[in-house]
Amino acid sequence: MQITLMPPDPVPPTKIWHSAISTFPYPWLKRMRSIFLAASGFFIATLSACVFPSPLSAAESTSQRPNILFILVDDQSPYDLKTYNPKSELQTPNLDRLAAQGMVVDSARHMGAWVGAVCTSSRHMIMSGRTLWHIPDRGGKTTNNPNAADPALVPPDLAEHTMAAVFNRAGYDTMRTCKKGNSYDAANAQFTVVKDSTKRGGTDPTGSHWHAQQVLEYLSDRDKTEDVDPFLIYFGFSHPHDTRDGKPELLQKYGAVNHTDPETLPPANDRQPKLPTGYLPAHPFHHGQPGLRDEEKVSGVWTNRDEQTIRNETGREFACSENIDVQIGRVLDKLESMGELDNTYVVYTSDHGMAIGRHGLQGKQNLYEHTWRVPMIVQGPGIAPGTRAEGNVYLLDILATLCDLAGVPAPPTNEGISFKPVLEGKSSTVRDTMYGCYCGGTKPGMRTVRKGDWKLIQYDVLDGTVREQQLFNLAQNPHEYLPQHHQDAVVALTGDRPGPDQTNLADHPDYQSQLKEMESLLLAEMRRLDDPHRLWNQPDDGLTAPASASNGRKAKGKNK
Ligand SMILES: [Ca+2]
Ligand SMILES: [Ca+2]
Repeated sequence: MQITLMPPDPVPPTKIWHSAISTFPYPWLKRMRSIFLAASGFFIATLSACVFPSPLSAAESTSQRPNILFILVDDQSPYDLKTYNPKSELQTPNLDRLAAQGMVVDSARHMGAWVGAVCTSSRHMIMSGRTLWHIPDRGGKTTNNPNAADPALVPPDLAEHTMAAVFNRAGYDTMRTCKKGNSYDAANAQFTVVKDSTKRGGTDPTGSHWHAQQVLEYLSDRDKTEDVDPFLIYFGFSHPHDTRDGKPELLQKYGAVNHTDPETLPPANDRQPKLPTGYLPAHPFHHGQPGLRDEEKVSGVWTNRDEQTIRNETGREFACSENIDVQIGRVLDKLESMGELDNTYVVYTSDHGMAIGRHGLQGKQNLYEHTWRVPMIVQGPGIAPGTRAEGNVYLLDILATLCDLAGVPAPPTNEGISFKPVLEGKSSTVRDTMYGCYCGGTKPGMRTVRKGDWKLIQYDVLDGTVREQQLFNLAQNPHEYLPQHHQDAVVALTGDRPGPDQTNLADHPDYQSQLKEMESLLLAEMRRLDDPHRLWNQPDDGLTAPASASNGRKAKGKNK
């Protein structure tokens, strides 16, 4: 015979005391109230734990639900950070500490973009937990993602299942600060407190300091009102996205200037960071998007790829990134002083990586590791300090992961996989195969697939005039060196002479079976993910090439 205990009163006893005492207007009574509540809460929780072993612990665990500080920077390659690239000259003591106290995920990637503003699709995936071809475009446009008009693939009510909406319903307080533009507006509007503004200046009020200030003020307000609800803070920055106007003292540290004259080169300076690993003076073939803003119009770089320009721009990127690190430090200190840090998951990542001279490219519209990968550092309860994992996670897994960490059900629209088991050291990856797409220029664009050590990138752009394959063994050739990296003139600039096998292996007779295998994997991923395009060496699967307003050829001047 089974004996069922009646569940306890649904109104926790502490709540009754809370409403009775909160009517007292005097500050000292408020303070007494907190002490009393804490003491009575403990007493009641302890008592109930004895009488009703499991059901009552819900009230107790509610007060201990973890906070979330989600930090998102705009345009940063993982290779800028020492934790991913020990040769990097960028100093980020706060991120180093975060990495030392938490886990660094090595294979974290964004799934791609169907528009030059890679931020837009990346941020839609982050907020919704959905894959690239299952998300809406900004402002209801359906030309960039042709699937956006199909309610079976892109749910019309998706915004109600995005990050802040989900956590609001779970009883979290939600707040965000970030840049405006190239984002998921309907999802951003779900946060209870929104402090958005694009801040890319070189002073505190016009730069990253402003974003931190919004978070600090929000935390102070919570302190004042003794708000005990758990919080989800989306702490976004507008930098190091260009224009990379650093603070004067940090520019000086990295030997850089805010260069504005397209007719001259910025001055050389020994303090500037060295040329990045994988630097080329030019990409070996056209990237497929004539007039692309990031490759041609970024102030300070334009179409220049010479050493002075790239080292100066890297110095500017580092000045902006170090300032971000300083601002993160201020917020972490505040959380510590409030006693909240130990119960907060801190997630640090970027919406995508960045080239700045690597492979002769400047922007984010490519699928090399420096740009397809993102930094991913997570600290919080249950994550062992100083750990690393492969992960194989996408940014679109973040929503499922945060839900899992907070004990909140993921929304029904979620397609991401929680990587909590990775963070807890229970598994090293959440999937084997990773797919990436860049399709914001001429169609069908670029695709990549990675499994184990092998990675294939295919380019089918400019009306079929550029059709290229690159096959890399990333264990042997992690920087994806091409034949051009072996040229003496390039080696003289970088000081890096690649080994004989460190090259594109697509045409190498010994690796044709790997090439075929990766081609099959890519096609399978494109089918699985409802990619509406096919490349020259793939069956058309009965698909007609999606119509596109400009086929990506229109020169775009704006791309925030
Ligand atoms: Ca971005
Ligand atoms: Ca609250």
